[in-house]
Amino acid sequence: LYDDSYYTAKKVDLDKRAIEILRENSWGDYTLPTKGLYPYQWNWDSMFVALGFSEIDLDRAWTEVESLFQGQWKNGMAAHIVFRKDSPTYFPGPKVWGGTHEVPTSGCSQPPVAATIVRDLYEKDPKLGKQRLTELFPRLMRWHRWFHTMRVISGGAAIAVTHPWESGRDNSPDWDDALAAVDPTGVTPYKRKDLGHVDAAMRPTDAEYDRYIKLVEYGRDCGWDHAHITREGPFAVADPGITFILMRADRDLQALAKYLDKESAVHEIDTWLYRSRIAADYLWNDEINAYAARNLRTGQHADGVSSVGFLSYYAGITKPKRDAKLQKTLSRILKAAPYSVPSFDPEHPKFDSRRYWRGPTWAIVNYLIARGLEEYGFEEKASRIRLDTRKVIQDSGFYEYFDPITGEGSGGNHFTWTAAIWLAWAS
Ligand code: 9YW
Repeated sequence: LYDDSYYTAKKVDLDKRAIEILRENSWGDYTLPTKGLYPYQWNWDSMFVALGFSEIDLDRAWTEVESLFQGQWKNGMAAHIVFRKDSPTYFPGPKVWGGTHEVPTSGCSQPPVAATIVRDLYEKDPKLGKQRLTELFPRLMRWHRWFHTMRVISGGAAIAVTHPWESGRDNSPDWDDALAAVDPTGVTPYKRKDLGHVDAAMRPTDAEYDRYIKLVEYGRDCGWDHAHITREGPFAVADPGITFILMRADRDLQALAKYLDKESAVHEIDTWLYRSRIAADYLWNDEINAYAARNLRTGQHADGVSSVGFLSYYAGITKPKRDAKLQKTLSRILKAAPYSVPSFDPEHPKFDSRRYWRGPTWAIVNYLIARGLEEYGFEEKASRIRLDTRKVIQDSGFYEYFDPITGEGSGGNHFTWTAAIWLAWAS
């Protein structure tokens, strides 16, 4: 299946191109996901970019992380988008979000991969990183604390997303029932700009966009009171993606706290980690043998398997009996999709191989899943996922995401996080 000679011949060119993409999309001390379609700084994109930069320029990698935290709110939230200059090619821009932070940002957050990446950067060169880590550490603590207080419902431990954009998986079927309950009536008329850049068949629908904007207006109208939005707002879903990514990041943050001799932080993180199992139990869906999103207003589980459900290993969660079932589910999905890992179950009626988070394969998620699988000794699956990622990139280019059935590249091209994952892992 994998032709090594072909790969070796192309590797040098692809490495070169990946570095060019990082540099072309780098605007001073931060990097755009891709010009045109996403002309600002996105939270988790930036952290994968830092990982990519750490292969060629460790100093620039630290700068990327530092610049993201210029968008950190007083209450601790690191925002999902930092809007530096107003750009006419993206909607909704800073005015629609109506944030109050001095550097304009959106009003929600995104998956917190930062502490994990910061640990990677630090361990590559502790001498270079010591001072920078010392400054970033309290910021990371405040952000994690924000998740553990502002994004849980009392008594619960799984982390809620209050907007599909917060999950980083905008139109995943995981949000369908909760989003359907959001009434879009009265949404301020607007014009989508994403459709000027990419094919509508690859993007969320208008009905979804109306609700995305309605949720932004709700948040803005209540002054971005995050605790209130989580408890009372129109949309709150426990997300296995954010929950598992945060669990992992908590562990890495704790390792960093130990490097810095921050004893009280170590203890505080213990109290977060203590709740991990409760969160995982809450998300487990026995009917589909997978961890799945759960609507916090109704208790209802998503009925399909999303790829982020396999991040339990990355999170450090194992339970032998449950894992045997989870592995069976993963084997089935790997068999159904030649170019793994599809963001949604190819055997589910809602699967759509081209539509964004309803099927396509994403290099960044592959990296996280494989990293966890490898740590728990699932070498074969981890290496399958890595080789699939390598193959789609080498055959199609640095696309935003890929069709899991044909391997074809989709969405934006010259995409920074795909180039970063190539350099840091897939190549
Ligand atoms: C949006 C930038 C972002 C990613 C998200 C992805 C998409 C669109 O693009 O979001 O308007 O926020 O779903 O994960 O960070 O690449």
